[in-house]
Amino acid sequence: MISKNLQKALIEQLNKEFHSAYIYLGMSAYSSKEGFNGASSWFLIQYQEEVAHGMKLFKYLEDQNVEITLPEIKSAKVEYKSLLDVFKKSLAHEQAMSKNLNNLSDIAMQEKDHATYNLLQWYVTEQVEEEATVGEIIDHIKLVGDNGYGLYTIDKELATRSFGNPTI
Ligand code: OFO
Repeated sequence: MISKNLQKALIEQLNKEFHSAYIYLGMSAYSSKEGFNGASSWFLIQYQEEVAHGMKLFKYLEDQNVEITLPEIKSAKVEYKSLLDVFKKSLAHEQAMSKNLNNLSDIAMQEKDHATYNLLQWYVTEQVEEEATVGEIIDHIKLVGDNGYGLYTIDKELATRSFGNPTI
């Protein structure tokens, strides 16, 4: 039985996962508008991954007989300054998500809720991969600077991402 305190925090996390999806949809729209079709596709896959994260938590809450509520999802930006800016914002977002998940893990550990702690470790591990992947993309964009051909090549590389396979 998950404590009321942890139930509330997990429902907040559920909302954050779907908000993440929404943020990535906005990033996809921005990239497409700027002609970065590879980045647009990359963010669209990230959107799908965030929906999958939300659904994994949704299923867990159902399995644990938690009474699910679905609070409003905040709006998401569709304007950024550049390809570098959009990926930097993505990294900052993932770092904030990692912090949330660490805090949630702390609560689960304090409450000796092993099942929830175990589930949360999946998310914690996933965050490490997400931060590393986005960090690497940022490094590549910084390397090419404003060089059009360089950005074109990175965009091509981003286009090769498929669901479950982060590329780069
Ligand atoms: Fe759900 O991993 Fe990113 O935010």
